[in-house]
Amino acid sequence: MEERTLIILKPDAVKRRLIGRVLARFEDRGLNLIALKLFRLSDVDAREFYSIHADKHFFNELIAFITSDPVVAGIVEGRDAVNVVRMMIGNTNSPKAEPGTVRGDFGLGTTDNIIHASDSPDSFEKESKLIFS
Ligand code: 3AN
Repeated sequence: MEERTLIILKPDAVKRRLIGRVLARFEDRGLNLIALKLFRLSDVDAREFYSIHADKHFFNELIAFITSDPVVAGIVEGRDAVNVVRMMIGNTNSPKAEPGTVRGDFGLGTTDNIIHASDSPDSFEKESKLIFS
């Protein structure tokens, strides 16, 4: 099924100059980038974006990290895009991510894990409204 999903290349990916290499993976897989922007996420938007994690112990660290430097957000479209992209990015905890996944090949930690991707079509709807409004 043709679907859309949202990706955010986090500050670690931008600082380490990995934007092109990570985006190329999705294009190589036959997915299409239909929107792309480089910007700095505000504190207010970051808190809204990650509101589901507001009561977690890592919330403040996560907000500080995601707002620390620019990010690149994109909308990726293609067959089964939500699941395909989630499989391609790998485990949240980079050291546990399989080689061949984005986090398995480039990620260092759990906070600094290179990329976010929507985990469901519902999440995509909410996230894309916030990021690409
Ligand atoms: P994913 O990004 O794989 O969907 P989520 O939604 O569980 O993972 O978590 C959102 C973000 O919160 C992660 N990308 C990561 O940066 C951070 N995070 C999740 N779990 C932890 C943790 N135990 N310690 C530190 N940061 C975490």
